Amino acid sequence: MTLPREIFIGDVHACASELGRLLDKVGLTQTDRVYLTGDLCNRGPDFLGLLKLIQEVQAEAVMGNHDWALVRHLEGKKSLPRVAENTAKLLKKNPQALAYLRSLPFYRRAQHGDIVHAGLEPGVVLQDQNPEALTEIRTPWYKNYHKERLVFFGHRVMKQPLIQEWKGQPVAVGLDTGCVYGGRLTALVMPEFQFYSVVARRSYG
Ligand SMILES: [Mn+2]
Repeated sequence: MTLPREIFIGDVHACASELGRLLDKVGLTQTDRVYLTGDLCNRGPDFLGLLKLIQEVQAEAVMGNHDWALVRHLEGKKSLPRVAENTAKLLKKNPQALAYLRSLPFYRRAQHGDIVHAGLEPGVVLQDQNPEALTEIRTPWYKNYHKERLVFFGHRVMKQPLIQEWKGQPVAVGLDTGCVYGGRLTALVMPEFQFYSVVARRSYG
């Protein structure tokens, strides 16, 4: 029996049509599982369309710093960054969308590895990582990530997907190729270890 494919996709930032095109390009099937590295909202054009698509394909996302900032703001815990104003308005009118964002976990475990938004604090096991590190870490943490378990992450915008190796094997893969800034939306399909990407229709940043 073969395992279902797992498709890991970088930060979407409300670029629903790009995600649709990317899923077409990978030839999404019923048995595939789709994972998103978070930062579902802000800057991009179609957050509600994105949520609809996520539901349709049963994609499993983790909490990004943008998502979490909105959740905390709407709980009265944090001031609202300017970039989040439009999403905040949408969420106030769409309690289901807010409930969905609030439900996002800070990490997920797939067959082929773990998914986080930003990264891991070195030397701390996944279940003990704090949410700030998981959603916001900016250091090149992956250079000191010495475990066999693969980690898929976003948050750090790069021209090409980042593949960090340890002992000659990939151990961390950065998937945010700046779609919302007019770059690309990137998917890694496992177990093939094959990248796919689509070019953004334009820069929304
Ligand atoms: Mn981020």
